[in-house]
Amino acid sequence: MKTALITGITGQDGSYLAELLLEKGYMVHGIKRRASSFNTARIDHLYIDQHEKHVNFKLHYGDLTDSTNIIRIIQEVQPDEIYNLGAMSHVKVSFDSPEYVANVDGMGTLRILEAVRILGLIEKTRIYQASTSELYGGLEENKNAAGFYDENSPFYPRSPYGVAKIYGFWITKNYREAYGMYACNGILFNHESPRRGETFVTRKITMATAAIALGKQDCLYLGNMNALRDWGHAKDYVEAMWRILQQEKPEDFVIATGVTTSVRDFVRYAFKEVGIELAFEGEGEEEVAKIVSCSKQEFQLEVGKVVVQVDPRYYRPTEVDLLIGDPTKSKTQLGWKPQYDLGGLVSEMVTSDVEIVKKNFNAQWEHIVG
Ligand code: NDP
Ligand code: GDR
Repeated sequence: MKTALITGITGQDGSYLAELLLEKGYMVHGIKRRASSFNTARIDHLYIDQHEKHVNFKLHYGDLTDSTNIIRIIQEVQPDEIYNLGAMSHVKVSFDSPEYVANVDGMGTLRILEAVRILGLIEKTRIYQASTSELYGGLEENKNAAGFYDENSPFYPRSPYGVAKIYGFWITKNYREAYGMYACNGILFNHESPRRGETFVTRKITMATAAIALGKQDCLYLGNMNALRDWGHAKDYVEAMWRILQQEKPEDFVIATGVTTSVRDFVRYAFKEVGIELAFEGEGEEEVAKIVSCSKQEFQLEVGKVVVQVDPRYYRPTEVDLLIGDPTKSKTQLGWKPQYDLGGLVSEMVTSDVEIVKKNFNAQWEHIVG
């Protein structure tokens, strides 16, 4: 039985990866942060009473800012594979707490690598580092000849998050080259799911779509609707993470769909899922979306009603305008085949949020800031 340790197990990706590894017969350990209230909603279904004999899923309290605790957990677990997914992962928030982000997202990676080295586990433990398309920064001139970002495209991060992650990328690569560690970067483009945090744009949109359709919310406020992102499904992307650690030689891989879509079109597709056609009018801060028609009787919505507006508070000091990744290497070398397209992703997210809003609408959701 292989043993895996996942940092960030309580997050979107951590929860899907834990499911995948358990299905594959792994013993799965995860690091969770101590919080004053429960923070394990995404993995509660995986919990097994720790008093039972055959427990193959175990959580440890810990934090990526605490080396002693990282070393102790790795020593205790003796993992075959470590997936370092823990991070302060919100790009906009990283402008508000840049030092913390450098510590967790940058130094946290070093702490994992050093722990493996200090404990003499270089031969045993393979490490996956959650790198990101934010490293590219969306610079037009850095795309490859075909118009994509690939494993050889230069980096130009545009946020404290991107800058912290670039340290994580390079220190992972350096430990691979310096000490012969099996340590790899997955350069993942945006990936979403019904478990996506509520302050990321896709989930903010699908929750608001559900709440507006059900008459529980008036309007969705967004920032830059011109931004273009290459959106995939988190379930497909955790499969790629696992494949990256099963190769003969450690290498870095881009994981992406190769298709890019604007935030505005994501809004359009989400509302379409509940039978609502939108028309966008105006530009910049004046842009709004109005209801043109509503084909579903259950949603009593007034034609002409403004349901989306721009709030400049969601603009970023420096923005990544466009991301589109080239998954050729991961498809050919890893044999990675995503199961979802954007339509399937949007449909799953909206359907899930309609159910959530019907059951248990929380008035706070109307004021999601992020
Ligand atoms: P989430 O924000 O959903 O999850 C982040 C996880 O990190 C949570 O479990 C969180 O714990 C944990 N965490 C935060 N701070 C610390 C800390 N100081 N010590 C230990 N753990 C901490 O992110 P995703 O699941 O979406 O992403 C997983 C990783 O992949 C992240 O590193 C992210 O930066 C990266 N990434 C994500 C992409 C995406 O599109 N989703 C694309 C490319 C890279 P808690 O639940 O307590 O907050
Ligand atoms: P991103 O994801 O910054 O790409 O980082 P996010 O969903 O936050 O933003 C995507 C784009 O949408 C624009 N946008 C808004 N974003 C948010 N959050 N809220 C809004 O109201 C809003 N309006 C427009 C943003 O400006 C941006 O252009 C995600 C994270 O998961 C990172 O951890 C990961 O590394 C990258 O994806 C790849």
